[in-house]
Amino acid sequence: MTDWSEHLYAIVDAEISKDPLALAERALRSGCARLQLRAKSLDDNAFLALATALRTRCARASVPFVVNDRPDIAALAEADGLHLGQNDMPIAEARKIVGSIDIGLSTHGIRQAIEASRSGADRVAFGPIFPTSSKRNPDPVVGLDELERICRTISHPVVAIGGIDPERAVAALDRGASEVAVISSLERFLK
Ligand code: TZP
Ligand code: MG
Repeated sequence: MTDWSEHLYAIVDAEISKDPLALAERALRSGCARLQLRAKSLDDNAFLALATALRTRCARASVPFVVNDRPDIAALAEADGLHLGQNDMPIAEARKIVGSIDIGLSTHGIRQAIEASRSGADRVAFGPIFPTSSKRNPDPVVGLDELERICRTISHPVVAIGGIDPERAVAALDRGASEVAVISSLERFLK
């Protein structure tokens, strides 16, 4: 059985968290492996300011900092990573803005995951593994068997996402995920 403590990909969602900075600081103190800022409804000024503040804290803790959706903000905040979805900018275009930083791509099925592994992505997020309430119009639940199939098929690190709690995190890591990405249950993972 795998211990999740070194595999936690903390996603701080500015829409869900009342105090994203404090939550991020707790995640860093708890030893998360990676931290992402997701901010679907912040204006650009606020998104950039928060990204810059989180980037400083992540750098101090030697934890990679990832910006969701926005290559421009990732570049300006000097993030270590960018996370893109299927409807975001293509990776080749995003690379023109962010250069060689780590790019993750969200995928929701085996075909997308294989395509992602050939698209220049550095890591592949796969989900929702379980039902999630954090995403508007989520894709259909894919489940642990499909996660395992993808982990066996592609050589990229696969991040399991969607409805992950501490018990499910162990199961996802046992099936081959490199990390578990968590939004709504994040507090349950923290010290
Ligand atoms: N992509 C697939 S599921 C999901 C995203 C961004 C939301 C994950 O949030 P939670 O609250 O951990 O289910
Ligand atoms: Mg996106």
